[in-house]
Amino acid sequence: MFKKILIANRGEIALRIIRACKELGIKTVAVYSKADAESLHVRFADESVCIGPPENSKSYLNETNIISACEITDAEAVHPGYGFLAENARFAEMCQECNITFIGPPPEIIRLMGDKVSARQIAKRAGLPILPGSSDSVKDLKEALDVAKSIGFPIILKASAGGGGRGMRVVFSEDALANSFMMARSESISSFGSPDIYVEKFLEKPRHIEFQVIGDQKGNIYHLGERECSIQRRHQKLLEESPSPVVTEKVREKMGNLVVAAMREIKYSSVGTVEFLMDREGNFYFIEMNTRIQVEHPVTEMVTGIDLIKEQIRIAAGQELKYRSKDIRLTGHSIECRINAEDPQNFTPNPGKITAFNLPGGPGIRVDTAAYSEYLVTPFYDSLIAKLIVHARDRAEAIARMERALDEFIVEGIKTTIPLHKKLMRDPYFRQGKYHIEFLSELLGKS
Ligand code: MV4
Repeated sequence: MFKKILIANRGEIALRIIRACKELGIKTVAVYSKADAESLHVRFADESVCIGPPENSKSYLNETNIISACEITDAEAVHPGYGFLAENARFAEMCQECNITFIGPPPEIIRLMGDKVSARQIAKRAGLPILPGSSDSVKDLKEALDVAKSIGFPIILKASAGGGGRGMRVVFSEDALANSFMMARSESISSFGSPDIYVEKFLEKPRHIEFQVIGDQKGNIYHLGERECSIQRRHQKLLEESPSPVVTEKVREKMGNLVVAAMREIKYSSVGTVEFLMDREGNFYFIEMNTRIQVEHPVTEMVTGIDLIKEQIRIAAGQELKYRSKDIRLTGHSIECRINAEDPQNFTPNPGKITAFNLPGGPGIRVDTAAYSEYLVTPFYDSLIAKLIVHARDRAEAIARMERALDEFIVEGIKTTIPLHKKLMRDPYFRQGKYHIEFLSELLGKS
C-alpha cells in the first residue's frame, strides 16, 4: 500500500479523499491555491504545498507544479478527485513517466473513453446498445445528411472531444442541418481543438441513468447498481438518487450484466461510470463513460456500504477486490442534494462569506462539505458548497428524511439552492418518481 498520497483537488472531494487515506493509514499531501490557504483540506492533510495563484489554470490545473509537489514531498501517488485533471490522459502519462501512480485507470483507457466516437465504437463492439447514428465522425455536410436521412430527424450533432453536454446541437429538419453542422464544427474546434463531429438519433425527454462500475487489475469486475441523475439544469446535476425509481430488479440485472461484460472487454480497472439515456418505453442506450470518481458517488456508497474512494486507492495499489457478486447487496434508498452557492432564481453564482452554518444530523444523514461558519465562498471555483446525502429504507422515507434535513440545514450570508430542493421534495411528480432530464426546467418555467 502507498505510504503517502497527494490530493490534486480542493473542497469537499479533497476532504473526502483525506478521510479515506486516514482510515487506510496513508499520509496525505494537500495542494492549494493562494485563495484556498485557509481551507479545511489544507488543515486536515499531513502536509501542504501552495501550487499557485487562485486561477484554476495556474494552480489546480498546473500539471508541472503538481508533479513537483509530489517530488518535494515524496508522494508515491496522486488522487485527482473529479474535474480538474481527473480525466486528463496526458497528466496520467506524465505521472507514469515520473514514477508516480495516477489513481485511476491507465492513460490509454482515459483517452479512449474521452474520445466519444471511440467510446461509442467500443461500447457497440462490447455489446452495449447505442443510439442509431454515424459509426465514425462525419467528415462533411453530405456525410451528416446521409446519416440523418437514414435514421430520420430529429438528430443530435455531438463533438467527439466534448461530453458532459458541451458541444451539442439538436437538428429537427434537413433545412436546419447545414447551419447546425457548421456551428457544431466551429464550436468543437474553438472549445476542444478538434473538428470531429458525430451524429446520433435525438431522444426527447429521456432519463439519465448511470451505472457505477468497479474493477481491479486482476480482472475482477462488478457493477454497484445505478444512479438516477435526471434532475439537472444546463448539464449541472442538482439531485441524484439510487436506486432509480424506474429500474426494476430485472432491468438492473440486464443492464448490469451488459455493463460488466463491456468493462471486462476493455479490461477496465478502477472505479468508473457508464452513462445511459432511457426513453419512456424503458429502452436504454449507452452515451458516455466517465473514468473518474463522480460527485454523486455517495449515493452508491450508502446503498452498497462500499467506500469507493478506499477501493479506488486499493485498486491503484494493485490489491485484489475481495468480494464476489453475491456479496454486493443494494440496501434501501439514497438521495443526494447538491447545495450550491447560487441564487436559486437564476442559478448565478452567489459568492460571499457564510455568516452562519448549521449542519443537519440524526439517523441516515451524511454531509460532505469543506465549508464552515465564516468560510468565504470565492468566485474562482465551482459553487458546490455541500452535498447533503440521506439513506433510508425506501424512497418515501428518504424523501421525508431529506425534507427534515433541509429544514435543519442553515446557511446564512449567501444564497443557496436549499429552497429549490425543498420545493422539489414537495413536488407530486418528483414524489412519484415521474421525471426526465427536462423536468426541472419545466418545473421552474411553470412557477
Ligand atoms: C443526448 C440527448 C438526447 N439524444 N443524446 C447531454 C450530456 C451528454 N452526456 C449527452 N447529453 C445528451 N445526449 C441523444 N442522442 C440528450 C442529452 C442531454 C442530457 C443528457 C443527460 C443529462 C442531461 C441532459 C441534458 C440535456 C441533454
